[in-house]
Amino acid sequence: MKMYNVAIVGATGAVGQQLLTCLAERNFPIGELRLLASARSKGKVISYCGTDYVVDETTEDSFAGIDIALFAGGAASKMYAAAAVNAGAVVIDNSSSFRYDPEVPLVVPEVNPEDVRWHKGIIANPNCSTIQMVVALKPLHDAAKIKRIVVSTYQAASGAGVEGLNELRDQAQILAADPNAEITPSAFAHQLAFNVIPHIDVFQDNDYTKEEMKMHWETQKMFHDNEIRVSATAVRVPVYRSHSEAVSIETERKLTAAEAKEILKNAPGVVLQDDIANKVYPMPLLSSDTDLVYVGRVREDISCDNGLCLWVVADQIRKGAATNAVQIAELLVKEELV
Ligand code: 3JN
Repeated sequence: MKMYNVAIVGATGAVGQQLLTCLAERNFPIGELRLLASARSKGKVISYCGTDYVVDETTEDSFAGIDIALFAGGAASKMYAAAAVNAGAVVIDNSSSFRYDPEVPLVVPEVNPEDVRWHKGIIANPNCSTIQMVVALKPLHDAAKIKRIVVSTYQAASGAGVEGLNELRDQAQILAADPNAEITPSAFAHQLAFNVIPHIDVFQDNDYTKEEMKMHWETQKMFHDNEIRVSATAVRVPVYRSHSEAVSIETERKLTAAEAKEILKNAPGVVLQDDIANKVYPMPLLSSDTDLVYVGRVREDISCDNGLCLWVVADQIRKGAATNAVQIAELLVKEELV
């Protein structure tokens, strides 16, 4: 069996750690494993499948002999992706640095696997909120052509990394002991515990945030459809893990709720969890630490003719980041593109 030399840039972060777990769980055929991070993490020891690896600092020279470089280190992508490509690696990048570059495919394997074929060295992983939404919507788009999407997200604290997760935990502990305690936020713009914050990433000229515009740009790119319009409101909620989304779609052809459920039941990567009589619907506590996208509360929209409403939940560190990246790597292997 052919083995692949794999580098992980940002190996010590939340997504980097999850990448290691996913690679091990899925038995990815790794020859050499190189763990890279910023100078701050140099020398840390991380265990992978029973072997200890020492984290090295990422430099331009880090990628000799590497076949696949998984980037999970935010700012490192712009700094080192070109060096990795020049060294002969295929880069799978989790940041937004290359997502909107027409020369770079943006891929969710359940949605547009064919786009990996035209990669020129870099493949971008979409934003976590986009990934779970398009996995749920692509089969409905194929069946009835979605014209418009209105989505509100309920994004977990760990979307902002380990720092966000710790900030929520600390605030909850402090406020449980003293509801009037003074809170100084750092990872988020405001106190997150016992609050919701309608602000993720930076505001744009049109008063949407960049997190919201990512869902518009990325859906258009992966659906190969510049007509489809997405209006998102991205909200941070005091949940540790798994993003939720209330999604309303308007389709060209009418889809009944029953038809939509039948389609979703058979859709790749989707679990239909929709049994309202028994209070069954997706929730972040149920989806956390799993790789699938859960859809429920499927109903016909009473506010427009060809409308459907759905509730979509997925673990944003797994399917929204690491699992999707590893699935792309698996596609590259399967299609002999690396
Ligand atoms: O906040 C979340 O829930 C998801 C965060 C994603 C994120 C955070 C910082 C930078 C991204 C992303 O993947 O879009 C980026 C980025 O723009 O690379």
